[in-house]
Amino acid sequence: MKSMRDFIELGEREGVVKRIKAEVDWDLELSHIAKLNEEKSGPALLFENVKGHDWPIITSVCTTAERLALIMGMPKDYSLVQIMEEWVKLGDKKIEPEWVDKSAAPCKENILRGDEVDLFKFPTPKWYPLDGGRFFGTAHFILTKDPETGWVNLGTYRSQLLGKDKLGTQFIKGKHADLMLKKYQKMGKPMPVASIVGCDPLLFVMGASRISAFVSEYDIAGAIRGEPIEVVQGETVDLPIPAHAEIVVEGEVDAEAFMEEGPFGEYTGYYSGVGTDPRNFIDVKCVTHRNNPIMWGTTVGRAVTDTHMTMALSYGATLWQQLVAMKIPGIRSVYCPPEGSGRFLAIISLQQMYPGHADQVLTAAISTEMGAYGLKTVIVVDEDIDPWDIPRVMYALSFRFQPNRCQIIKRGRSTPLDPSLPIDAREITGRLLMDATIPYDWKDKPIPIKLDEEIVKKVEARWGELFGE
Ligand SMILES: Cc1cc2nc3c(=O)[nH]c(=O)nc-3n(C[C@H](O)[C@H](O)[C@H](O)COP(=O)(O)O)c2cc1C
Ligand SMILES: [Mn+2]
Repeated sequence: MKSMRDFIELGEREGVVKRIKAEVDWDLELSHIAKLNEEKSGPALLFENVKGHDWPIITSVCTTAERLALIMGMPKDYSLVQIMEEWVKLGDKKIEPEWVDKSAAPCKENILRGDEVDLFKFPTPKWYPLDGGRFFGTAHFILTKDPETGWVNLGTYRSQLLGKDKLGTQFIKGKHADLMLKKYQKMGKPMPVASIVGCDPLLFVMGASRISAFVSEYDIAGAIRGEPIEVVQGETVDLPIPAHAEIVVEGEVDAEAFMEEGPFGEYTGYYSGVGTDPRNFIDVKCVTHRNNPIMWGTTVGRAVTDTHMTMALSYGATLWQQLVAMKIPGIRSVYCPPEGSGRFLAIISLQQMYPGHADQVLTAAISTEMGAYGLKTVIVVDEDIDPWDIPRVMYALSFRFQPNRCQIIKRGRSTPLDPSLPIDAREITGRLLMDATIPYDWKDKPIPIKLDEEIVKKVEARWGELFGE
């Protein structure tokens, strides 16, 4: 799979992409159709007739495990955890992207510069009533390059439509584009960027993944695909652009220039602040797009949507990978529920091998690169419990967990989006470590009640006689 068109073709064959031919308004109507459809676990929707626009837009591409499996190139009946397990197996494998000629890059079919640039041509939705405007970049990613090392980053940071050649940004402190922007600022230069909309959906999953600093998400995408991602040189920016992208917005971000941006209905189900905030923006210099380009958007908002599924997959797989890389034995599986957007709560199933093993896993989880940022609650269960089997997790929390054995960590890095903290004090979070295992070091362990197998067989043989079935 190289492009959004490849995904649509596959999705239509598998019955998971539906075309909407009726006219739909970009102003709230489209997003509400998408959101209500997502709440029913409906198909991805390709809106072909958006009021006042010539081009289509697709939504809800990543909302189900089935579609994520298709995107990842795996059997479509794989569960989220099976997909994660395959990702974890890749370890630190990387495949660098491959440069192709402009003639082999459909993203160059139309090239618009300077005054020809008009972002209002694209069917950009207004998603929620209290949003500050239309958001062009939701299921997109922003490409940037580290000016010192040449490391190329893909990061999904929302982009509000602020003018015909202006896009908002929100690079949260410490995110890779933010780290890079600070370096350009020191050098007294604007940062060249490209916003990519509509591409191999795997690249969006990568943009939303917390891959380590100094590692290009392109290389991980290549490892997952088993072949390099094809890239082409930008027109006005020295960046590797996905050759098969639908829409490419090239421009620069000046760290010292601001526009009012937001608010936006976030994946926490709440607004990130109380109104607009001054934020850096992209000054657009050039737009390239395919003929009849396919816009791509996602509702974000309340769980469970594309964002939550994508983050549950990538954050869960990365946390699991990092625990394995710490050489902790016995990790059976890791699950970060999509209802918690894959980042606030983690459940880890462990085969205990020594006293203190569960405590090691709990403190390790919040010390991984993934867990150190925003993870609030970690639950460890024994290996007889699948962490995605929530009724069984509730059982463990009821009958194996003991409050006297839980630990509260007072301080750690928080996300500014966590609505459980006051809006002006979201830098630091507490954490809760819950050991829901039967302690390894207990000499006398609770004796489980079992049925007598022989009698079970006898009773099953008499079932018809007893119940008349
Ligand atoms: C739809 C969507 C919108 C997002 N918006 C933002 C955003 O505006 N700012 C931000 O810092 N992270 C945002 N994120 C989370 C980042 O994509 C994620 O933290 C990612 O790891 C950033 O890339 P980086 O690790 O290379 O910095 C968003 C994620 C999704 C799926
Ligand atoms: Mn990154």
